[in-house]
Amino acid sequence: IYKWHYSGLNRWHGAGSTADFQKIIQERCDTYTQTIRPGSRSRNCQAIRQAFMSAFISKDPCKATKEDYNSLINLAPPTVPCGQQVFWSKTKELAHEYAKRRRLMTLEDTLLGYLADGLRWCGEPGSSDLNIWSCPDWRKDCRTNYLSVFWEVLSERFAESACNTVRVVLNGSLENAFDSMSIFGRVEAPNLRPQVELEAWLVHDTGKPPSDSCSGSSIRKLKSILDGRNVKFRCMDNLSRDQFLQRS
Ligand code: C8R
Repeated sequence: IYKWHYSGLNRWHGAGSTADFQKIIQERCDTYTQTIRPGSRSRNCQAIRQAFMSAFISKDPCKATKEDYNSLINLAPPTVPCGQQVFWSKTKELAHEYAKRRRLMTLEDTLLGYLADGLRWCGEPGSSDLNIWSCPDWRKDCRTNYLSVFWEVLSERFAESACNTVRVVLNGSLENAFDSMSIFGRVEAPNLRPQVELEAWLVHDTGKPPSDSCSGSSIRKLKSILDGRNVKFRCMDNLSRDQFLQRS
């Protein structure tokens, strides 16, 4: 029992791969390319599915590198038209609602973000299958797991492609609306290009007072990261969810 537990498919502390991963990727890709963005450059969904699988199948699930995802990302780079990007941190649902209403784009509005949203995946050396029993947990097992590295490298490419004015929706009901350990804080903000302008919106839960503001220490930290890169910064705070969706 001991040996099976620690050497077997169940040894990781995170939930396993999503059932029917390949089928979901293929179906989402078909929907995206045919229905959601039919105007976009025609893309080969079979090749994209295969590149996704080759990135991690048969590999040690704790040894993911950015390079593992190169061929996949090159088939569908997460770029969006100038000035339309929306970043977020701890505000996923709200940022998506905002982007939808304003015809702006989050990473989930690009093909690879759309394909992977909410899914989990990892493989196992010596096997051509996904491990559906368990996958490495970021804290308890390893940070260089395929899921974390995927969002990091995709977010990095998304941020690098930003131009003109872009926005980030931050959670003003948290004590630190800006979290320097989040993907937005670690990967996206530090990869914005000089001359880009970032507009931060601090949005708190309707009916409660905000817990952080543009003059708080977490936003000053964000400002200093951006100053170092010559990224312009504007910040709007004290907006409830309803005010933000209606007025911004
Ligand atoms: N981004 C990052 N992570 C994403 C994601 C995405 O678009 N989409 C999903 N589903 N995830 P958080 P953050 C998953 O603390 O760390 C981009 C990942 O498992 O609320 O600052 C996006 O462009 C990830 O660990 O936000 C956005 O701007 C959590 O959800 C930031 O990065 C996100 O946890 C958001 O990342």
